[in-house]
Amino acid sequence: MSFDSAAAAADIFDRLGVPRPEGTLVSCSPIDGGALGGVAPSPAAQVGEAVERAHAAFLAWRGVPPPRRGELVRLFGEELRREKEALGRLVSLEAGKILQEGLGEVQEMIDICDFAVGLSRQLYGLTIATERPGHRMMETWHPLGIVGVISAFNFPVAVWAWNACLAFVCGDAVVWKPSEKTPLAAVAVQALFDRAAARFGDAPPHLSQVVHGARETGEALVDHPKVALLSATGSTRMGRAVAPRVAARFGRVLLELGGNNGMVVAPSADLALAERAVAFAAVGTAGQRCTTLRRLFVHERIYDTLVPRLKEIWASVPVGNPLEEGTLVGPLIDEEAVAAMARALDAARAEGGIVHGGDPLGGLCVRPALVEMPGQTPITLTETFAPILYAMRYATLDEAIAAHNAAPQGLSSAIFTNDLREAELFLSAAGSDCGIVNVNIGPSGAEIGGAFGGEKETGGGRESGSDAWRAYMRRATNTINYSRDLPLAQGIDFAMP
Ligand code: UN1
Repeated sequence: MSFDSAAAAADIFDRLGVPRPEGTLVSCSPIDGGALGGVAPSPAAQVGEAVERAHAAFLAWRGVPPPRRGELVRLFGEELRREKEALGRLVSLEAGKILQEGLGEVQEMIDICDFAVGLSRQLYGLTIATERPGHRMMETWHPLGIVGVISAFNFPVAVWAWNACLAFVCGDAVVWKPSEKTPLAAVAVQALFDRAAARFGDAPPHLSQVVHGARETGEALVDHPKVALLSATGSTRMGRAVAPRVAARFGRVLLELGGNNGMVVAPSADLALAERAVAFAAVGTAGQRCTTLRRLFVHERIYDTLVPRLKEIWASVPVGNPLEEGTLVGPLIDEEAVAAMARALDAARAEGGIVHGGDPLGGLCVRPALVEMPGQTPITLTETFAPILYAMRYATLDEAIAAHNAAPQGLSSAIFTNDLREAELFLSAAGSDCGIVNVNIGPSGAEIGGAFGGEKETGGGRESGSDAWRAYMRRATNTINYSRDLPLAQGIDFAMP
């Protein structure tokens, strides 16, 4: 049966009631190369205009009470619920992830909407004990301004939603530059947002805008002095370029960059559980999550039990059209990703690795690779955005933790163990140095309620749950004197002559 991604995309835009975009920046499906539609690239001047419109929206929106702002996000969540299937399918068509994961990504958007709605009544500040009599001290959180969001192809809609839904309830306006590899998903999301805004009634226009393009478009957002927070997801290389430019104008950044996530499997681990967790984390999303498992440290006593089992899974996991029932691994995003995978496997061989799988399967599909490494060599310390898992033996947990933490990135990590001491050590200050540290679940597939992000070359930003909202607001410390005196802090005597 032949598959026609372009026809499938046309159906989705019909369903959404949005004309299929026809610009010059064409989006091709990694499934069959079909042209799904295209968008018009936004040169720097247009980005500047979008930022000015966003600024006007911000000035109006910041005065709307936060729970009312939450109502807009609640309506947006309703639109997402209504169109979950269509949007999830579009994500699969454009990014190549399996439908289950496309739907999961939209669910992640719905979840953050719910979270943000609740948050809209909980933007709490502290009341602080003051040293001065007749005074009160407190913190107030105010809207920040414009949030620029640069998102990556692999989570073409959810990561924007983590940022945007918090930004909206915090009173900010958002300008979004999606990956030039997945612009259509952004067009669809903007259309759903517009529907919600129309139902809301009096939201200022241009609260949410999308600009399209590659480097020039991104740089215009990065450099614009009115973009108060630049939230960027992508490679460490991109973050290295973005961070100093935003810092030079004293803007704020929130960076979610590379990961090189590790898992330790200890002798006491439930291996049936571990093998499933390893498989989902390493080959799920075709290895194209920033939380993908890339380094596996297996205790030498169980290595020869677990690794042969993983080899079987790797050899048999169904790879192919992500929209077909039963497929667990879809295509890589483009030719360059396939080439980068081949280069990494060559490097691993040259560094003493034994490669199982990894062969191209036609189109942009590849058999996931399991690479048995003699130890942690340079290639294992490099993030390759492809389904490659490097497996290594370890003898002591201290040694495994040291090897785990030797990666320059610090996003997500996991240990499989039923030994309480080992689990707690891994979670402790002397354990994993990542932003996400799990026990008996894999490193990927986090829920939105926790803060998401990592340390070191991952960039240090935290998005989505917990108190990540604070990045989208500015804090004012207020001291109020209700006495008839003017006592100075630190007991300073400043008697006027
Ligand atoms: C990403 O890969 O950029 O934890 C985000 C996860 C997902 C998000 C991944 N909830 O794997």
